[in-house]
Amino acid sequence: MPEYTLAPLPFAHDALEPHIDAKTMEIHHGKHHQAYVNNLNAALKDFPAVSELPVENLLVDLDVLPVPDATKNAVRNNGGGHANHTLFWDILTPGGSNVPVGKLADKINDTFGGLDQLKAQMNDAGAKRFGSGWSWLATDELGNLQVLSTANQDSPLSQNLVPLLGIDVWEHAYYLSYQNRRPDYLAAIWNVVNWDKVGARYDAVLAGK
Ligand code: MN3
Repeated sequence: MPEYTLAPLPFAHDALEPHIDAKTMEIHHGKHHQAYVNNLNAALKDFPAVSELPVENLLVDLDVLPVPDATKNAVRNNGGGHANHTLFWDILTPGGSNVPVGKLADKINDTFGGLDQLKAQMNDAGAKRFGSGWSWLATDELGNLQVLSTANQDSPLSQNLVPLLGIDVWEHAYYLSYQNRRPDYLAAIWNVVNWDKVGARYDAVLAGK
């Protein structure tokens, strides 16, 4: 069997309250993310060479993966789900880390006019995503930033972009606390974004890593 695994949350389930409640975190990480990992391992059980690759590589090369279409679709959904949620837990932190600094801050100002404008664009992208999906801040390999939204668990990696910050707008991410009020969830989540991590991800892309 392939051995994609679920990493522990880097903080307690209740650490993001009141912005994200403990029960939501418990189910989101322990049930939803675990299911993506389990389903990815099951989908690739007969493809050992493919399943040796990091999940991010599977998504970058999704179109040319040497697997049947049904398996490719399972990788798109469950590999995407695994990679997207791994990033999501990484860029959240109790209390947030204030604002972007360094090269990321400069590029956000140049591209969007400031942090508030970036947040507004990402909130708009998330609010307009019909059904389930994600709102993203992503970069190309040259460091050009863009906001985009993807459906379901589609990853920006499959569009030759590197995701820096992703906001999960599936109902499972917010429904227990916010019910149908997705915009309220989108407004609240900025309180727990770890800008240090987002900036480090950007610096790594600029360094060619
Ligand atoms: Mn989710």
